Amino acid sequence: MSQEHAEKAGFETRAIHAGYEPDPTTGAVIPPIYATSTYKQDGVGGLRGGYEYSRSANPTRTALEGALAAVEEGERGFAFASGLASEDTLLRTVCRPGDHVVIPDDAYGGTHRLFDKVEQAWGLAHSPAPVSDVDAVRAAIRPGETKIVWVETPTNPLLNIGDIEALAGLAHEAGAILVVDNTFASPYLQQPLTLGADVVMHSTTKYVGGHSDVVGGALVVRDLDLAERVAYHQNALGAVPGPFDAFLTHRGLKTLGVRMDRHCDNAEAVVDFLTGHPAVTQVIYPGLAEHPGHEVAARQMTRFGGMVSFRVSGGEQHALEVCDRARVFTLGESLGGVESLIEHPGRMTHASVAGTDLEVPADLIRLSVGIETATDLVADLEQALGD
Ligand code: P1T
Repeated sequence: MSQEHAEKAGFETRAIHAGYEPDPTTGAVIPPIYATSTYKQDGVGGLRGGYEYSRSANPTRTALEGALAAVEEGERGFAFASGLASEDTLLRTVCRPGDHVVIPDDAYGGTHRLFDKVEQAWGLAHSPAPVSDVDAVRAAIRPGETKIVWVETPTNPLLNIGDIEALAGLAHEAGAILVVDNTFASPYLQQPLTLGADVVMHSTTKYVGGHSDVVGGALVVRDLDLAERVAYHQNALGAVPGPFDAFLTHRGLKTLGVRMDRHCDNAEAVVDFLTGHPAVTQVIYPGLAEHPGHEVAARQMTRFGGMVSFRVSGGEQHALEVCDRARVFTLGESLGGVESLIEHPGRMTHASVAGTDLEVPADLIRLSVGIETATDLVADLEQALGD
């Protein structure tokens, strides 16, 4: 689909058609898996379609990158071998030793570990701040040093909401860029670039891939100059997905809209059930009117997503037992696949932040609500919670 056509098309049309025209030789409707590392040149430097070597570009990846840019309404999309690989590439593109980044005080544990244990050793400082508190983020900015305000919204696993428009304004005032990790919302529910963010980052392992069968990451950039620099670093660092992974991620993206609607429906049914349960002390879901970020979420998201966190009355032991007893919900890390997952963030996805400011409550359980039959999900939680 041409770029001009894609710009006017609706979300699902872009997700299905952008980035690829049926193959001119065979008419193949779906981008082939170009399992090739190199490309024949027509005389030295005579590249066909710009393809030289598959770290730099591969047609299966090019199709995915075009579709990612179209669904996030960015200028260019870039695919990576994992979400963390995309984060590292962006940090090396934008920051230098001595620079500073503001990060969420409840970021994904692996993102915090990247900043704290890896980037810090290369001279990149960071300060955690609550994304839901614009003044706290402003206070964490170091004038002249802060190059990035980095937010997740909703955050992982506490589902806090950052006001993208307000955060973009304050990042820009400080001469920094706003990066939004849009993994939890997915581009179907929220498009941060349209609200003033400069870069969107995804763990495409999650909703974009959608089937728990591939690990990947993405950056989508609004500004062409920054896009050129990201492209340079994507090739120079080389943390790219292979063609099969790019194919799977692209296949998942095509059905994102219909999957997300069902994720949201099922999450709402689960939230309804948990809210009335005597063993549940708190249900955390941005769709609830009492959620402190509800109004902002309602403004910047079309619906509230498939992630639900809750706390139980019997402390950590109780939370671990609920995780063990679940049968339709599979006990496992990750999220965003068609199957429902349950996990204990304190011992699993966020174990690496234990003992830091980012430590999560021990009685917290995180659900990635899948697209199975809603009544089966509710019945499973009912038996797992016990009497
Ligand atoms: O796992 P990877 O594809 O490298 O993506 C890292 C990442 C980045 N940002 C967010 C918001 C994430 O949730 C993740 C990965 N998260 C999990 C594996 C998890 O279970 O929370």
